[in-house]
Amino acid sequence: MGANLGDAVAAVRSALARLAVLPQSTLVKASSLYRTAPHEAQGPDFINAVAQLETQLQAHDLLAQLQAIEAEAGRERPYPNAPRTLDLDLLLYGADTIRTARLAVPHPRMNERAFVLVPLAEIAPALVPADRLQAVAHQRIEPLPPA
Ligand code: PH2
Ligand code: MG
Ligand code: MG
Repeated sequence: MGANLGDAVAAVRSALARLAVLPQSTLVKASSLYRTAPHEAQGPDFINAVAQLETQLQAHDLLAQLQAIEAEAGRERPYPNAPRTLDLDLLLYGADTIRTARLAVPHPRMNERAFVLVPLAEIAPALVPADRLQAVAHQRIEPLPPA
């Protein structure tokens, strides 16, 4: 998840609270919050985090739930990678590969992004090989102190 408009820390914390009460789902783990440099995007620093859910929802139904949470947070989509109050992306869905018009899993750009790989490595180190982390080590990212 990511946010870089308004109170981004509050937006990410409240998104985590919303993920914790999704239907047919359990929030298993959440990473620390991180302050990150905008990557191929404009505007202020982002706050990013990664969460792991156990869910009975199909991937597209989960996506619809994530988009509803984005909409509640006041998300607008004026142009690609515009600054946003909240972005909730589905990075992985078990070991599935999904390529539809609405959803691409694994997320096609996740391996180029420290703001994804560093929090993902915090909660699921087996999913992030060391050489991938090394390849994004120049991208600025710093953990926020716990709330
Ligand atoms: N999201 C993007 C593009 N660039 N950069 C950072 N640091 N964090 C993001 O969440 C982010 C980004 C597209 O969704
Ligand atoms: Mg998105
Ligand atoms: Mg995104």
